[in-house]
Amino acid sequence: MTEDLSAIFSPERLSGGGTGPLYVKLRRTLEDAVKVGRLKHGDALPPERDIAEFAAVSRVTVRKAIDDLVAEGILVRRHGSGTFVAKPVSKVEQRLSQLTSFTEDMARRGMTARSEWLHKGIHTPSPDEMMILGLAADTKVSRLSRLRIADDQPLAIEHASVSGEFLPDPSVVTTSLYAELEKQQVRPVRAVQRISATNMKEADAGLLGVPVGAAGLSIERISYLGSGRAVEFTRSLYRGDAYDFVAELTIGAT
Ligand code: 16G
Repeated sequence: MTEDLSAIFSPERLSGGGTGPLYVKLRRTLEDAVKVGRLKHGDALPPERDIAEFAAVSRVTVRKAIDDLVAEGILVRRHGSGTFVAKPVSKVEQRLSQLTSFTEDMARRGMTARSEWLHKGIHTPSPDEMMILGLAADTKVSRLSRLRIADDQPLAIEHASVSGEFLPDPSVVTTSLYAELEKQQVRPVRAVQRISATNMKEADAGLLGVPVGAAGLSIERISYLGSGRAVEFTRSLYRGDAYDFVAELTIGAT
């Protein structure tokens, strides 16, 4: 942080925050501090009670101003660690005509992909998995759930199910699922993807660092081998503010 915090929130600055209720003035003061770089991306805000003291306002006023800025995505609350200035997102474009992996997509953009594992295990298939992956009830399915991160920015939550026949031991997947499937010579060559709009629920919003209710893209991908066997069924939730899916359209023979 480049400036004494108490100065950022001083009552003098606040009175320069235009007209309107106190919480609006405080919100504008905070917004301006981020805009001009007095508060930098990633900076932690002092506790609400300290801000209230610096600005000589009530904690209710501070909370209201911060709530608004969290809802706008300017600040982000992390459970247990406080409130931070959010990082601006850089939009990622994914071409819908190519069957690529997250790791490859990010590498092509010069970004480093990494994952935080939420779950990795072998299970009895659910009715959906049985139907989509063409599995019998007495077979197994590998499930891999990850928070996908590019250059330290969380972009998506993915829950992948892969037939146990193609991936009997999910613990072998450390970075890229597709790279592992390629090693086993069962990398998919075709996929069907369904994209729909959604609003983020609390748990997902927390993982992706966006406000509850923010726009998201819910994606289901079923991918296949050349033989027509389904390999992967993945349900993902992408940040709507960080991802553009681009489809190329050509005129078809009628
Ligand atoms: C992409 C795919 C996902 C696939 C993953 C493999 C979408 C919507 N989803 O994220 O289905 O499992 O790539 O990535 O594009 P990996 O090889 O880096 O693990």
